[in-house]
Amino acid sequence: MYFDPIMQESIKKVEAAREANIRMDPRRMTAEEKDVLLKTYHPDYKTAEFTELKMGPNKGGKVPVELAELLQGNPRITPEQVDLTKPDYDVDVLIIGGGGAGASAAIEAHQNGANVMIVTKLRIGDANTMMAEGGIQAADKPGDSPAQHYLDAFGGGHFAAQKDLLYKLVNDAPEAIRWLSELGVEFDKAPDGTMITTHGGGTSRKRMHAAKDYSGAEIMRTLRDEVLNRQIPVVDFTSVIELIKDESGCCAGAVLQNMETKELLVAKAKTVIMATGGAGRLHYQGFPTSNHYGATADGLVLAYRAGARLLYPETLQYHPTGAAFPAQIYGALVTEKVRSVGAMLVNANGEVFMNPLETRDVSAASIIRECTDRGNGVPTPEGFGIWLDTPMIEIKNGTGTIEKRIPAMMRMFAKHGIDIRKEPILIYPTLHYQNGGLKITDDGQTDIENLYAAGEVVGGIHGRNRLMGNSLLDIIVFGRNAGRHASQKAKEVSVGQLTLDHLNAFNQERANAGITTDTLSPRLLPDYTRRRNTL
Ligand code: MEZ
Repeated sequence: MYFDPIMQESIKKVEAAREANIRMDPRRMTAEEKDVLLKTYHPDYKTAEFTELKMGPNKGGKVPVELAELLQGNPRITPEQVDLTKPDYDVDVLIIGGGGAGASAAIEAHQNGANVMIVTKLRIGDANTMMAEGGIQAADKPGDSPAQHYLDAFGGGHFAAQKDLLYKLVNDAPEAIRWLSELGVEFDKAPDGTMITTHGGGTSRKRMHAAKDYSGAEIMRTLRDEVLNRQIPVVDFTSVIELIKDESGCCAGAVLQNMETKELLVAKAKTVIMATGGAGRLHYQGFPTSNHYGATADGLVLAYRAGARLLYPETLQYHPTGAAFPAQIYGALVTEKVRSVGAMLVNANGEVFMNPLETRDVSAASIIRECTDRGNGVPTPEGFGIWLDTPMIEIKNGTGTIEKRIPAMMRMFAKHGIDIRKEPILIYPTLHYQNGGLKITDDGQTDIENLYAAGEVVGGIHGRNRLMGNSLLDIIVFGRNAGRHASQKAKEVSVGQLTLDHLNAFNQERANAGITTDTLSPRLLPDYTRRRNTL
């Protein structure tokens, strides 16, 4: 890959400054500096990109314009189109979504004796879990504690996390690591068998457990194997397009649609677990995304329509280091672990402008400021980028570190002719995670009786910003938790008559609010149709 002449000139400055930069220990920003930075540069503060919901449980609350369009969009079916009297599936626990949270929930519900089924619009494992790279947090080493983990995450999330949920997350973390290890996850270990752990942005202790830089893929591989070994049924290439309730208003199943044939199917269930993941493929504010192809906010839409409240739907996470060049990998995740193992962020002039391990929202805002108002970004075909000086890693830690600790990064850039051991890489923030989502209680239940939720579709665990490695953790802790509670609850539920009446109520409320739109929701898959001829 040829860096263009401007990039090459800038690389020379980065190389010239490297030795001095390596010795730097850039100070952390003060709380006041962070506050001003976020309000001025973080995308969450761009008020024109948000709108007030005109209807539903969060009426009057702000959400991204793209999400409002879906939350208030047209259902894909009318109640008359579906025969609810002859369900195609009848199970104890229906799990919607085949990522890490859904798989963990399924394993735990199955362990508890439930008749459980997973439905997924793609295949099991096609999920953001698979794409998480840097690691999973757990305070399981001497000198660390769940209390310390709590303080880091609570502060990093701007003191907005639901305290009971965060308490559960950090306290159940060591057990989550044990469970994954016993299932077969190959975490990185020192020769004496202890886990190798590193820092992430905003952590006060090294508690990031990793499988090189494909931690999520290794976890998902293991969970998927366990689901398949247990012969838990997985209905794949089938989306959920509506939740079903019974006449007492409890969640009682879902309307499914085969993605290929468009055939409608009915799944009746005593309890349902929503584990549909995030929304990166909505490309809020035109950002590229690190997310999986299926991340289109379906769970938020389905549950909101059925009456579930959302918490913090206006807060999104832009991962500071998405690939900014070359175009083929624009927006792809460059794991935070690259900074954990020693790379620093350097501007076009070769200057270090921030501590590389500030929290994600602060780091993203700082990079945006550097590229916009300060004019210190490196021009790329898509916009601007900042250097992540990867050759520093081997200077600090020795030759071979990159291949050993972040081989996936090395491979991703090598495919495009960039050797990250010798050349820095260009990054820019990419849409990575939805901090907000469905409100749940600590047993995993949403506002709707018998509808549980787990994983990225949930809001409030992390507050208004999430630390690295707490998402792989939450899918395990809250996935298992939902599986346990939903299967227990299923033992005492008897489902009444199935109905889709809530759709009529939703349509009426839309009409009363004067909402008219052609948008069909849930979106199911991203829309990359080229609408203008730009050639
Ligand atoms: O928690 C994450 O989002 C994560 C592990 C991402 C990464 O940078 O690797």
